[in-house]
Amino acid sequence: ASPATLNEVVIKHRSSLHPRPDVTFAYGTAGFRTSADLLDSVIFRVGLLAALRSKKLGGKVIGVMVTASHNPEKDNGVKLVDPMGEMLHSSWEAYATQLANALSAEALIAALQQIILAAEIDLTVPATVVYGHDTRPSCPGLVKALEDGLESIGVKGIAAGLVTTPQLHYLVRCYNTQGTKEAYGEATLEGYYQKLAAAYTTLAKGRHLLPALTIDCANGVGAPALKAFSSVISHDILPLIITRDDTTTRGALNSECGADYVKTKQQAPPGTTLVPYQRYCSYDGDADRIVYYYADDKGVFHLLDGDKIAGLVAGFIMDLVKEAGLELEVGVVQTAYANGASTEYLTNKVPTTCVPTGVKHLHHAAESYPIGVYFEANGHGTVLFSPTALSTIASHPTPSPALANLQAVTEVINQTVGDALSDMLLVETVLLHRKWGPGEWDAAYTDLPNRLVKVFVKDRYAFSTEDAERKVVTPEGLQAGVEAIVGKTEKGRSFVRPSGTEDCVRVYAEAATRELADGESTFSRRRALNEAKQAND
Ligand code: G16
Repeated sequence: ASPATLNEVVIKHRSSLHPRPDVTFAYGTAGFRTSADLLDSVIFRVGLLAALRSKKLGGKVIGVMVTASHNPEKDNGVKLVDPMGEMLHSSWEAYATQLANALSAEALIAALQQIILAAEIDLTVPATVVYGHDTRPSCPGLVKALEDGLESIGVKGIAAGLVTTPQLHYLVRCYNTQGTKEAYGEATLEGYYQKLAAAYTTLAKGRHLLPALTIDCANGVGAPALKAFSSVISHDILPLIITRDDTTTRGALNSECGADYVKTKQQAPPGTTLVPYQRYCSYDGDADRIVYYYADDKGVFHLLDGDKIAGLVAGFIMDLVKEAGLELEVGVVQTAYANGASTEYLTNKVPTTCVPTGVKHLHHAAESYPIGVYFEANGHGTVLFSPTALSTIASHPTPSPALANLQAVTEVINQTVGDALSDMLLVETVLLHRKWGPGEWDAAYTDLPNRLVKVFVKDRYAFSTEDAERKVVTPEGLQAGVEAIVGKTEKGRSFVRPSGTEDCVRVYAEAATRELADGESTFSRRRALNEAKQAND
């Protein structure tokens, strides 16, 4: 067992090697995220927190991922992963913020003692933390800070090395379920690739092959992961063209490529020649998001984003459930960013829920359905099968091809978090089974023209929202301004919210036509800037 008290001398000394800059940190949409040169102390302290979290949960393995995902290369960040591979429980986010903002080594010790007391943590419980990182040049130094944090609290971590965020989530769940009846897989990257490859091979076997899929890896960690995966799956089953795989050129990560670029700009990465009706997709910097796209025969670009993926996947799973003779409800979770046309399409078919931005919110809401499909419009999402749904599928007495496929679908999906690689296999599965190209997939409904813009304000924390971020509460008067223009716009909808990962405010607008959507977003943007100026003055 570990000692019953903290080694304060060691923690104070080590913490002095990781001095805190004069910045206030907040645990945002996906953990701490900011300019990499500000993060050393935060990550050291996250090491301490991860150890406490593991002790609190009886020694379960906790995950720490060093990544800033879609952010520019100069940024970095850190997120914690709970035992089943889900995001850190929100009740602990305040502890994370408290530790990150403790002003001195003494204050840090006091904060640790407060947390130990408040959360009733038994320090004698041994802790285990598995950690990984993306391809950012700042990662090695920050990982060192994390290791220092772990060591100073007497925890030897397990280094997973260079991994995608969803791989780290997968590893955490595997460690915590091995040897139980919920065993999720082998806790190695090899185990991850083999699990997905086996499930996809079952699903693709005997189907007419689709033309090769072109993947933009955002010059991030998705590239080596995808290459490793394609070496364990037959090219005959999954022909892939891997692009934007340059993880060594400084500044290349997420630059004019990747899922966030394609989604926000509504265009392919510059230099991509889209062959009409061929399939293209883009991952983000840590490979937890994916969007698809294609060009029609007139060369017009069409985006198949998270909303389109949710519709495709929910429809397919519902059909399999029905064909297999099962009764399991499928529900879909979205955010305010979901295109109005997708929400209308889905609500006519399945129960839907709208929650605030952030996988942690969507994941939680999806758990309330027997089969919960969740996707953010930006391409971040997955499908959750409840334990009851899984055992219903596993123990159904009547074998059928639909049942076998449903079983394989539960295996091809990374149920811990959104996973670009696994989601890609899921989309490819549906297209193979439906014998669809991107055009047929896209035909389900037509997106309302929309615009998403970033507004840089002095203090994004002056903005607060309610109603799943669909209404802005402060600065006062802004919501009324937005409503005035939306009310005059055909199929108009617009909202303003502070980002939890970047230092900006996001403005979304959609309307019946491109001109109206652009006008509406310009108006909301100007209004947000004005109100922010007054709030900050
Ligand atoms: C993260 C979150 C997503 C969220 C996105 C943008 O994605 O995991 O849930 O949609 O940030 O969040 P915000 O609008 O608050 O900046 P990623 O892929 O960057 O980790």
